[in-house]
Amino acid sequence: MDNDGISCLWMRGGTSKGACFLASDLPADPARRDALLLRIMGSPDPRQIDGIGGVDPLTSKVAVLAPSSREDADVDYLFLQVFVDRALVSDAQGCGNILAAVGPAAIERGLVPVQGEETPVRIHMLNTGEVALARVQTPDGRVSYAGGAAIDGVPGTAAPIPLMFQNIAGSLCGALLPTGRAVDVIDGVDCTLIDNGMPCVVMRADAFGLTGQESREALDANEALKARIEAIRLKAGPLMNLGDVTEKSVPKMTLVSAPKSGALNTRSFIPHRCHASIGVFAAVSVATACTLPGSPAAGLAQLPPDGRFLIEHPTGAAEVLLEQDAAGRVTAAGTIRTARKLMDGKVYPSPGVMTP
Ligand code: NQM
Repeated sequence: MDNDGISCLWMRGGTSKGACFLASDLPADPARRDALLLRIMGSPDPRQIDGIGGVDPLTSKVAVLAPSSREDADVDYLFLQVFVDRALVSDAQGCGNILAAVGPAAIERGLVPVQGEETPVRIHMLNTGEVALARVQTPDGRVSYAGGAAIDGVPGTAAPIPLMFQNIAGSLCGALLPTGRAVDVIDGVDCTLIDNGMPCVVMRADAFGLTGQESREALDANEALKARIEAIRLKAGPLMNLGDVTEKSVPKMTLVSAPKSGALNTRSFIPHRCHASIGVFAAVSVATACTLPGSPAAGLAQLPPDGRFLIEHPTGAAEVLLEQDAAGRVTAAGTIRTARKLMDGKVYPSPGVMTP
C-alpha cells in the first residue's frame, strides 16, 4: 500500500478538465489502473464526493503520458474517460480537448525538452494510433499559459495551442464512412455515421421535433429524447464496426440545425449527456459531414469559402480548419485550443486501494 500519493497534474485542456499522470506512476495492469482511477475520481457517484472528478463527463477525464513508443512522435498519450455515475473507465475514444493539455504536461513532466520560443510536440494518440502536432508557447525555457487566444466555453484568454491532424479518417471505425454511405436510416431517422477522428452519428434536430437551439439543460432533462437517441446509438455501434457500445462512450450523437452565422449548429450527446460545447474531434467529424453531398449536415450547412468551419454549439462556436484535395476529400484538419495548469501535486486514493 502506498500512502505517499501519486503525482498528478490537474489541467484544463480546451473546454475539458482532467488529471494527467505518468504511466510509470500508475499500475501497468489496466484493470488495477482503472480501479485506482475510479477511486481517484470518486466514481461511481453522481456527486463524485470522495474524489477529484468534476461531476460531469467533461471534467472526469484522464491523460496517461509516457515517452513515445514510436520514432515519429515525442510522447505517448492514452486518454481515459472515467464515467461519473458508473464504475466504468473507457479507452474506446480519444479526446481532442484534453489533447491540448498534453503538450504542456509533457514539457512540465520533462518528457519533452523545450526547443525555443515555441516547442512543437508530436503526440502519439494511443486510443486511435494517430499522431497529432501541438505547438506550445515556451518563452524563457518554460511553458507559458498566458496569452490572447479565446475559445468559446472558456472565460478569458490564454496562450494559443494550435493542433494539427492528418490521417484521422476511420480512427476507430476503420473508414470515414464505415457503412460506405453518407446516409443510413435508423429508426426512421436519416443519420450520417462518420469517423474523422471521432465516431459520430449526425442527425437533423428537427427529426426529433427540436429547433436545435435548445439549452444543454433542457436537452439533458428530456428523457424521451435521450431514450430515442440511445436506441439509435446502440444500433449504430455495430454498423460503425464498434461492436456493442452499451458500455462505450462512442459514438457521439450530434443533432444539427441551420447555423446562425457559422457553418452549422450542433448539440452533441457524449453520449448520454449533452456537451456544453463540442469535442474537438467531434467538431472535425461534423465539419467533414458538411462536405458530404446529400447528408443531413450538408443540407443545412453554410460551407465556408476558406475551409474555416465555425461549428456552433451551446456556448458559442468552435473553429475547425479542413484541408480538402481536388476531389473534395478531407486530407488534414486543425484547430486552436488553449490549456491551463490548474494544480500540480499528489492525489491520494482512498484506503484499501493498491498502488504500484
Ligand atoms: O471529440 C468530449 C471533450 C470531448 C471529446 C466527449 C473531444 C473530442 O470535449 O475530441 O474533445 O466527446 O466526450 O473533451
